[in-house]
Amino acid sequence: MNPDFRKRLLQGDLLTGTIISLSCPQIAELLSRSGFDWLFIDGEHGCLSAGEIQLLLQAAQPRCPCVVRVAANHEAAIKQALDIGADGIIAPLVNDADTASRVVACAKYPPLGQRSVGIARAQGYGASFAEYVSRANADTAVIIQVEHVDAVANIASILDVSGVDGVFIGPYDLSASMGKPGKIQDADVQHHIQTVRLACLKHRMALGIFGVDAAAVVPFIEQGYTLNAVGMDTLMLEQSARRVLSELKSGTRR
Ligand code: 3PY
Ligand code: MG
Repeated sequence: MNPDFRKRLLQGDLLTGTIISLSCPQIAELLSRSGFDWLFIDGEHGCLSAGEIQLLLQAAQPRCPCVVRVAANHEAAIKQALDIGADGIIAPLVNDADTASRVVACAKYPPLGQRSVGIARAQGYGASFAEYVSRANADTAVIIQVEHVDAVANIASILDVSGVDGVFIGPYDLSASMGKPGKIQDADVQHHIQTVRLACLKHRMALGIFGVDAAAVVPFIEQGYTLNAVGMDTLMLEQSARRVLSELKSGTRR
């Protein structure tokens, strides 16, 4: 487990990551060598199983901290992601303070929470059990997603939940919850995003969001977002393949 990620998150360092959705450890390894501060491994959407995520973690850690977005904000998904060695979790669709408290409880061992105690990769398969258990609560980052109109309405009480280390806004699910799926530039969707942003800044809560490319993320940084995911493995592959091909074609046309 990387002792620095949660510390850096809490002190408001700018942490630039990217999303991994493909079950290819070599891609995780090379992205971990590219200078990102963290990797966002997506266990919610896409096709990644827990076994595949563990292989990605093995390829990227300890070089680069890895945070797993769990399939659901439930105990089974949270304990499994942490037991296979995630440095933190991102819990989707946390719409109220009770859900946020439950997520924190699932991610922290007693006395802070009720995380179930098991032996897996995180605990060195038993060899580093005591050491892991003694530092897991301090080093595990708990990030929740605010991505529903109900979460926006409840943002003040969500931010008061002790143990929430960061908020990652999900503009796409937020737009869907407003009956406007995918319309993330819609004025009402943007208004809700601003409400969450201002509440987080006031609360000194680390705030994150996804942007498809650098141009999309620059304004977020200027607006105080510190936990940013720029692009994703599939987009980077697809875009660079198209760029190389189009450069080649325009060159041979000259
Ligand atoms: C969303 O936009 O819903 C997301 O979860 C982005 O990561
Ligand atoms: Mg989402």
